[in-house]
Amino acid sequence: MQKKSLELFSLLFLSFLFINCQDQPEKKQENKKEKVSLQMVFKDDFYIGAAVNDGHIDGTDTLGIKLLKEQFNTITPENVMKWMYIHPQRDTFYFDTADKYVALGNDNNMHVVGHALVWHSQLAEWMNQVKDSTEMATILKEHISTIVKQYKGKIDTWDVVNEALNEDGTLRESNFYNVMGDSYLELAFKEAAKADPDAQLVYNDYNLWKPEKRAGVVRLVKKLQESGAKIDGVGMQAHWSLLGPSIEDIENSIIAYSELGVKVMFTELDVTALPNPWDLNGAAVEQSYEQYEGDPTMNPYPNGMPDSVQIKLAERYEDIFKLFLKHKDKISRVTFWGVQDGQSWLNSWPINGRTNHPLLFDRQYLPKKAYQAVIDLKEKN
Ligand code: 9MR
Repeated sequence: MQKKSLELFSLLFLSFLFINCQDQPEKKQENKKEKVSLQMVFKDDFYIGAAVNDGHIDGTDTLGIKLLKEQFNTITPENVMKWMYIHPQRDTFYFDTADKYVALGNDNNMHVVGHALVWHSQLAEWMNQVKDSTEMATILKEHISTIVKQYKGKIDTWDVVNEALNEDGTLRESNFYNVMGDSYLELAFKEAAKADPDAQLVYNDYNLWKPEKRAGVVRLVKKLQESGAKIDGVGMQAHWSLLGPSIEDIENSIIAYSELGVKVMFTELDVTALPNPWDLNGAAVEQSYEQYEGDPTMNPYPNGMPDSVQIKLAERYEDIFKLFLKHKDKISRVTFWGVQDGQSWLNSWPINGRTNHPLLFDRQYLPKKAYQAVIDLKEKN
């Protein structure tokens, strides 16, 4: 009887060992799989990042923070550093939230982006009242030097000027331009370089794949360079769709900007799959189509995209990243405009209240087919 139980025990023990051994390779593979991330697969190519918002900065979006740390090695503040928040009154700077944003990046060894020093949108209202060019120049200098010095050595890259161009490549008639002419551009870049000589300085805009706008950027960068200002990069925002822009147009811009001796950055990447009957592209926030709010034909995937569209999104991202990899010597950073779909600005633009799916992670913080397509590009090649 005793012998029998010993035999039974040995048998059980051996099967346990056997099963455990069998388990090992799979477990190892699982562990290996867990470590695969965007930042890991692109580590030798370019920084890969996401725009962050309040929930990441104040720590309430715990799943978002986890994903952020796992997947990305650079962050951009979606809103908190914009003029209306950081410099709401002439003599008031509000740094609390921006400090926390910068600490999030620094504490996690991320490449930290500052967005955006000079932009006509999300500007403090008092700035639109300034009509004297000397006063405007003084304010711009104070604004830029105060903020850039606050984060000297802590912010690696600054979007110095955002969206200064019209679609035809001419300069936008913002209040900055109307009061100071194009001299505000040179002033902005020079002041930023003075405040932190080691920071990378970028001109950032949307629709930079368009040939006319591309020509405008080339003029703008050349003029800055001729003036002796330091400019390190052109940020192509990359608010794109399933259908456009063409890979060829994007490629032509990458080449044209790189020929100026600056790096190309994709600073606000997302790909919308929702209807766009007006052929809108870019990110002009003043465009809004309120009359379509609640119209189900404009919001076809409120409960998730069908597989057929997920596949299209994956294919589009694959084409985009193939191009990025082809030109990785010219590209220093690719940043998504958000961590997961539920947080994308495209749920409210150009029609409020839609359910959009433009990123690599869904509302449950889970990777989509598009994520796998982008990872596979590197993993399988
Ligand atoms: O994503 C941002 C959104 O939450 C704001 O409401 C909007 C206001 O202008 O700005 C969005 O971010 C913009 C970025 O700062 C500059 N490029 C276009 C982006 C999308 O509008």
